Amino acid sequence: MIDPHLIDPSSADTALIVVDVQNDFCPAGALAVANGDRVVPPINALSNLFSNIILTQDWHPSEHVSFADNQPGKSPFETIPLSYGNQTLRQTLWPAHCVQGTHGAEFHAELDCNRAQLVVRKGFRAEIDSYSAFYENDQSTATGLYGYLKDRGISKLVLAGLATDFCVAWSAIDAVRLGLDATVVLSACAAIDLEGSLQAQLKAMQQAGVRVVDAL
Ligand code: VGL
Ligand code: ZN
Repeated sequence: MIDPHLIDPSSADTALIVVDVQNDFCPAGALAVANGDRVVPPINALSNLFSNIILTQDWHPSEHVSFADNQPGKSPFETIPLSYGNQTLRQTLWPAHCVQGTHGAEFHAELDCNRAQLVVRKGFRAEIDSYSAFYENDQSTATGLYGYLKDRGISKLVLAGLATDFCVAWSAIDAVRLGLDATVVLSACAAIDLEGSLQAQLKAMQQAGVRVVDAL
């Protein structure tokens, strides 16, 4: 439990960021996260408390660089070096997922989206992956979310959704780097947990100064 004075969900300077609660990350989806659909009821309950709600949506073209099918001889969950400008990063390869316009890319049918004010689509450039709601994986191409939050005077974020150890963690860490207050609600998240990635990212979030809590 956290100090209720720290996070007032109804405050105008605070927003709930609902990360990638899409069919492909739920059971039977192309990149199913164990218990991915179980985040929906707690997220809907959280949403009811917030004045500001923002959704993110992983939104890839079919020729996306992160899809193993687009890398000859490679299988899902292998990693490859990928050059972004003058830097080379390790890219995890995924099964094709969240392809623009497909059922898998749609939000879970029971996710309450009506009060959401903004949908941030990310990963729409074929040549760059995007885990964070703020920056593509080159860490420099902006999604525009930071400018939107600044314009609206929103400086405190509560994050929930899928997956804890990828898009939620990258978003929360970027938020803190940008000077925002970030709280991740674990009971409203589910993880991919690839080779210890959940523990590693929980640690990375704590080190970065993200507040990680079980519940609000
Ligand atoms: C995600 C892997 C690939 C996520 C998105 O939403 O965490 N993970 N694309
Ligand atoms: Zn993706």
